[in-house]
Amino acid sequence: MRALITGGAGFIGANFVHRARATRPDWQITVVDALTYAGNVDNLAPVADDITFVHGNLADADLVDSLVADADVVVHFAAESHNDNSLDDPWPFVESNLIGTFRVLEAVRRHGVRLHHISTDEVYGDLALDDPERFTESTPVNPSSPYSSTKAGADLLVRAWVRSFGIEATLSNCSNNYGPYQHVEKLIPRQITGIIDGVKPKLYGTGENVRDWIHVDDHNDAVITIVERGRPGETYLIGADGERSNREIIALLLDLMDKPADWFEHVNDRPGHDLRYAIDSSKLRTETGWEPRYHDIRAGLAATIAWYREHEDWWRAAKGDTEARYARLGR
Ligand code: NAD
Ligand code: TDX
Repeated sequence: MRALITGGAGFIGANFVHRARATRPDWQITVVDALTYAGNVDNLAPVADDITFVHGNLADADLVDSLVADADVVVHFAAESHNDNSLDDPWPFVESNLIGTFRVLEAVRRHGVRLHHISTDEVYGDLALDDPERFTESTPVNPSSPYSSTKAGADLLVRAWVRSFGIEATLSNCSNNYGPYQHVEKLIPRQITGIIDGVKPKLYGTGENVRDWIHVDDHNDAVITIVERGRPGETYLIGADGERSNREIIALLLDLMDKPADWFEHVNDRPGHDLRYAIDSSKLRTETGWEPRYHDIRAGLAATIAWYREHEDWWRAAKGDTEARYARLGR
């Protein structure tokens, strides 16, 4: 199968390419990636000889058309992905997440190519801390930030192209991922690399906000499962029952990195900060048999800490600019 992976030089996309090479050696993989600040072609170095890499932007309709014409399936990861950046400058989010997805949709429509669209649980807004309900496929979209609203808009475009133009597409909305190759702007790598540098973890607001954590390999195995066995037109929520408050995550990191439990600081809260995300992934589990393999977040975080300790050359270059941006935002 010829698979075109958009955003394959980013965190989840690169892990997806590694996972697909390991588990689906018959797939012929082409990656298209604009190599924004979040993309790094070195993320694909271990598989560079086995894939085709195209440096290009989804805004380039002719390029997207020619790449899609040569594919059997498109797995669409490319997006601007960081909430804090979207609050600072929303335009790149509109351009990549909405217009980029539009370009992909028009190309798959023209060429009759199967699409799997990657999205996030953030499109559903947030839940109260004590709400017994979790997000399901029928939860109404209610996004909070420019990031999540452009992702929700992209999801709606995909659904409209399914219904009105009959494209063969599936969608998945996943919870917060962790693992190797995640940019140092995100919660877990920011704190791990900060602690390595002797800087206290920075907790937004009270730190009671809850995220539903999943290992990136579990997410990507679910995506491969949906590409192969998902029903056309359907949306699947992906989650691994990993709800933890940000305070709990920081406590785990401090413990694993031999720092005192109170060695962190509170910083300004994120405007519009979603309180809690929680995923009910029973549809995916029941229909396809997919199950997460990483059940122990402490062990998963320990492995992630080890990866960042061993790959300082990978993250060091981005650390200074990232912290300068946070300093400007007061976070
Ligand atoms: P990332 O920011 O690490 O990577 C995004 C990649 O897309 C980068 O390589 C970037 O260069 C590329 N890209 C951005 N705009 C592009 C464009 N216009 N044309 C071509 N390439 C472009 O993001 P990530 O965390 O790997 O997220 C990947 C996808 O998964 C996104 O769609 C995101 O919304 C979704 N998602 C992420 C999470 C998470 O926890 N990180 C959870 C659920 C869903
Ligand atoms: O320094 C920090 N301190 C802090 O308390 C940072 C960077 C974050 N936080 C908080 C904000 C969130 O409540 O930690 C939580 C996680 O923050 P992020 O890593 O920025 O992730 P989040 O905003 O939850 O979004 C992530 O998951 C869903 C991804 O970035 C999105 O792409 C994905 O859709």
